[in-house]
Amino acid sequence: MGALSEEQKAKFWEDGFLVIEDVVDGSSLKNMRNEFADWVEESRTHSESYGTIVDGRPRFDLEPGHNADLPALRRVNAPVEVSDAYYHAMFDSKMADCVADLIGPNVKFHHSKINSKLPGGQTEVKWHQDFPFTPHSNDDLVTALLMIDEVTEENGPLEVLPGSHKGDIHGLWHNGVFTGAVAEDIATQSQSKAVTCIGKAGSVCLMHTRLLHGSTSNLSALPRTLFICVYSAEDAIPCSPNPVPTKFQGLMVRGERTNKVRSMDFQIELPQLPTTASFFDQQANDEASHGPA
Ligand SMILES: O=C(O)CCC(=O)C(=O)O
Repeated sequence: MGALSEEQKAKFWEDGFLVIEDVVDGSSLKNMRNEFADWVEESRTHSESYGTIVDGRPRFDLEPGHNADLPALRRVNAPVEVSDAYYHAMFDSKMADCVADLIGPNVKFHHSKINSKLPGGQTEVKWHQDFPFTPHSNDDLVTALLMIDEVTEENGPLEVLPGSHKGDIHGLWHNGVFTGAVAEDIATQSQSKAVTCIGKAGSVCLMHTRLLHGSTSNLSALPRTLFICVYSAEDAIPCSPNPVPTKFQGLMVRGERTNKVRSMDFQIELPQLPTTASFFDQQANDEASHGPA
């Protein structure tokens, strides 16, 4: 039997997202939480983003205003390269089984990251779709957002626009600037009909790569840590370099390699690769792209 029921699969394809509880066991979750707590402790000793991923950019991304007393570690790039606990959640868990039920049987890994919103931090995510960041020959890609902490209405949950994966692919370039965010009118419309994805720790939100989504800052005293893994069908071939490159890109997670390419008919503006630790700096260009008010 698969990890998802027929009803759950149908709901995913209808809405573009699905929340499933208990995709990792309690001890794995504890290991991931402890590992992240250690990284936050270590971040207190740094004043700039640090560590390196395979292309030389920082692994640990600090929010502006971060300091030893109020650490604001907002992103860990490619945690699966430095943590067994995160690697196993990406590879061995029910989370990967669920993804295989949606876009399998042959599924490969693309990239991973942790997005963290510590209490007191300002991090927010502007509305966007993931596909224009990671265009492939077809759109059988799932972003799996695993809740390491409980996600509530107050701690900056993911917000999505149900059904938007069936609509247009929205540009992320505005006035010649790659902002990593959709145009203001699309964002406003999306926000007005947004649904929050909340759940207890150990739940995953499985999201179609074309679903419009964003999130606001953490207004609570509780952390919000999401482990985000992007998987694709094996016959979806990347059209641009990986924004979070990893030695594990292309690792077969389920099924087998066919060495085929499957394509769909679409046009897209290629993304700009980040030159700093993460896309948060690209999204900060959004204000600049609107020019003077
Ligand atoms: O951290 C979040 O709330 C959303 C993450 C996201 O949209 C992304 O990393 O593409």
